[in-house]
Amino acid sequence: MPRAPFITFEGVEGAGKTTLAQRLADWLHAQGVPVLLTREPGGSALGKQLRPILLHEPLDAWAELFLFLADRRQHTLQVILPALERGTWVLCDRYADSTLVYQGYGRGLDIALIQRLNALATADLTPDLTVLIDLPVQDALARANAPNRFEAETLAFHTRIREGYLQLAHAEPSRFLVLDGRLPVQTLQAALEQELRVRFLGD
Ligand code: Z5A
Repeated sequence: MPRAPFITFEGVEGAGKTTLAQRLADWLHAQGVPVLLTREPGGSALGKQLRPILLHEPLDAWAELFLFLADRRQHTLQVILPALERGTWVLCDRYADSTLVYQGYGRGLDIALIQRLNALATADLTPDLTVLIDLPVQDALARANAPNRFEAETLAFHTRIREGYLQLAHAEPSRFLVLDGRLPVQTLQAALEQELRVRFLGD
């Protein structure tokens, strides 16, 4: 059996990733498609312990990078790959692109090195589709409802994140679907459902 689709959701904090991923999971489920909704950090047993540290403890930038990578490696091997191999679609709220933009564009760590470390952490798994919800940083941060230490970063930091995402999308247009996060969530969901029908469901 070919492995099931792997779809990731990316964007600045408060962009609407969790909302859209949950709606899509519900829609796929209603279509009879087996689906797993998961997230980073925190999608594995190890990740559940790492998540509060990553979101709330002061960390050196390299220590932060290594913890996100440890979370990803464990999550990929224990949760994501087994699900994909048994034919379950996986929707993941943040994945390797988050590390490229937050630790690379945001913290200024070496991007080529992060790409190599991401390849190790993901066992070379690449999303079949990455949904980037793009909107002005101030609009997104005004919506964010779960405070963490990233939210306290400067506007310049969050602007680098947004620009980093747009550069990644520009470099890989066939993997990324960029949605305008200012639109109503129903409109975003309809656009995404249409994309999935064309790409994966053969409608
Ligand atoms: N991080 C990292 O640095 N490196 C890494 O490798 C990884 C992560 C994997 C995880 O935070 C932090 O870790 C993240 C990056 C860093 N921090 N930041 N910034 P998280 O998982 O706790 O939170 P988040 O992913 O950043 O965002 P969030 O607060 O969960 O937001 P969201 O999922 O994008 O948005 P939402 O919860 O779906 O929606 C927010 C509100 O907006 C909510 O009230 C919705 O009802 C509303 N909403 C949603 N969509 C719309 C639309 N279309 N219109 C109007 N209102 C909407």
